[in-house]
Amino acid sequence: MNYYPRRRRSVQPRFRRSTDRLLQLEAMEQRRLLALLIDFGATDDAPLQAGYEGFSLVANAPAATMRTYTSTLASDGDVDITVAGATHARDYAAITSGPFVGLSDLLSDSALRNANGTMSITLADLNDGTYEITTYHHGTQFGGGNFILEFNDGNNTDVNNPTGVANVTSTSGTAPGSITTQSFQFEVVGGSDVILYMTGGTGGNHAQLNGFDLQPVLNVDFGQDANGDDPLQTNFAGFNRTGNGSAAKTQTFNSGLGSAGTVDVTITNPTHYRDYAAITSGAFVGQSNLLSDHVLRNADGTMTLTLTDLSPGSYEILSYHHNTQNLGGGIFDVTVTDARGTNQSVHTGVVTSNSSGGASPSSITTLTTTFQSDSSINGGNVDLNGSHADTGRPGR
Ligand SMILES: [Ca+2]
Ligand SMILES: [Ca+2]
Ligand SMILES: [Ca+2]
Ligand SMILES: [Ca+2]
Repeated sequence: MNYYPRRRRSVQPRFRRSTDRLLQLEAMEQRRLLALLIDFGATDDAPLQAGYEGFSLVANAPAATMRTYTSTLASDGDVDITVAGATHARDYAAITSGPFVGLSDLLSDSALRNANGTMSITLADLNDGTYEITTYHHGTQFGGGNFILEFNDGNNTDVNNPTGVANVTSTSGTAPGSITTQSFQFEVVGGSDVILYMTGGTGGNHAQLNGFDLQPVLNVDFGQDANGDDPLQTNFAGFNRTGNGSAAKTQTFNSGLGSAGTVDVTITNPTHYRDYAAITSGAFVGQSNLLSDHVLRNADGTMTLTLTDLSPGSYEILSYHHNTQNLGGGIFDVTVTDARGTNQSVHTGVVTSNSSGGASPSSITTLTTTFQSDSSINGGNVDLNGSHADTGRPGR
């Protein structure tokens, strides 16, 4: 496959810790453009983490509080955020040393519960699409508490049965060697609200929320029929083929990555689309709906994936290349064309992974590729199960 980005910017891979100041600065600029970064605290927004927007609450027994944040992610110009059910908001001691001293202004203050119950954070007016959120849970004083983190979104609006994320234990101290974060994705459908729930606080066992990073992502699952009855991975959008042959196809997806709220995805020159056997056990069973169907080539040639209408920014794409009926094994190269150059070689000799029938694969082939804005991807002899694009984030 070849990636063919078209606009300009540069890239910071997700979760990769930056060792390059220039890349980090570029990623910070990108975050301001597309991400929404919120820092909770008491009374006023100080201490406010650089690059974040403040959300301060009354220190004691705060009533439900809504604030609005101007954002390109909003359908009406501003995202409405409401915090309800906090028992307190507090500014505690600063982080004084260690790897997280640079995040002291974020991690030293929080909205919290110190008595059993549920605190909720509602995000309203987000554009339709998929988002990834990272929440921060640290206490420089009164840390160590645990709570259950759950959410409702466009895929699950049943407030009596929210989607569980984890049973979380907050980290603690003024010189932490690690901090607790939680990252998960949710989907906004038809203007649906997103509600996060933190349930805990028993016996002064603080359930703390320092802040969060919210960024749009685009997850595409190839192999869907036009009637939508093929297996669709949760939080992915289906690329609905119009036929089973080599015709080019473009589909428009709602995404906060788009300059106008949508991104066009085009596949050019495949030989087939296929739905193969499901994965029925093992580590990848939860990704069966993604990995069991494809757009592919089974004859030498070049297949292109094109992404257009992306906002300016740094991007990373994660692509999946697996076959569940032992028809993989195809070897392919990937190049990228973007503002930095044409046909840049980024992956060579990649082998599509295999499993058989319902068997559990021991591993699957994935590729992580960065690019500078507008992109397309070319390739041959490859099963393209799906792809996932998001904006860069700086190392921490
Ligand atoms: Ca404050
Ligand atoms: Ca609004
Ligand atoms: Ca703060
Ligand atoms: Ca699928």
